[in-house]
Amino acid sequence: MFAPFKEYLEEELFKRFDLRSRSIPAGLESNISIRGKNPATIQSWCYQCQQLRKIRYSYIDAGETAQVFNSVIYPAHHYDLPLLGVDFLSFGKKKILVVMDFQPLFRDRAYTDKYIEPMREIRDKYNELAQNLEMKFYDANQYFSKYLLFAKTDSETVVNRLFPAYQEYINLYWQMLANAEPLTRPEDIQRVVKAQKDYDQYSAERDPAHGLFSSYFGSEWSEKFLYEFLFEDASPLAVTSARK
Ligand code: BLA
Repeated sequence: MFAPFKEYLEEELFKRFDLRSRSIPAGLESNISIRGKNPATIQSWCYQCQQLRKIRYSYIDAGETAQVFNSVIYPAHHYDLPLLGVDFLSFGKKKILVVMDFQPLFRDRAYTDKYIEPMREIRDKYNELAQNLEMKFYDANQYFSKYLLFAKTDSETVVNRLFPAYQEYINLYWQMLANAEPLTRPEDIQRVVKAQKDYDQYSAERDPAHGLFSSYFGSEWSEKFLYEFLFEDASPLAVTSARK
């Protein structure tokens, strides 16, 4: 269902950047579920380059039951650019949830004008993909912008609308990165380091995928996957108290 999205991202990345593989902890690169009736597989990829310190994406393929494409791109710490976040989910072909955003590290006016306002034109073109749905797991005011794509939709819209919207957002993101001024003051860089780490902590604690991962791959693997790969800068010690 989302394979063309993964392929597009890969082609773009390899075309535009001098990528190096970034290691994924042993055992977390892929997994196969032996639990349910249909086999479920998860596979992940991770790269880095001079401008982007962590580029990760994962694909869950459980046939008709579930297809998920999830990705986060973290710019190098000397850029205060938002993170590029993608979460496309399809369950039993009927329930399709798509989320894509430039996930802001800061919320002040100057930041928003610089990095979020440029999304507006694209977002306005794809109104049907921006449904103002209520968030149950996350807080829409933390690490989400007001121009995120967030929709419950169907497979036709995924092909005809989401795919072009996805390409446009990604292209805007590359443009922003190309025009970004590297930070030089250590305190500015440290502020980005902290904001990206806080994003990982927040995301690891809220991630709605924990249940999904656990049901396929067990809770031990899930916890490792969340804290050692997806959001590796989060500290798992905080979790036991945060999660229930
Ligand atoms: C929702 N994301 C979800 C849900 C799941 C995942 C299972 C709940 C769907 C439901 O309502 O039943 C799945 N999340 C994953 C998977 C991974 C993951 C498989 O991290 C990792 C492989 N989520 C992100 C990113 C964004 C994001 C980068 O990981 C930003 C674009 C957004 N996911 C997001 C949002 C929701 C969601 C906003 C709705 C949650 C809510 O209602 O609060």
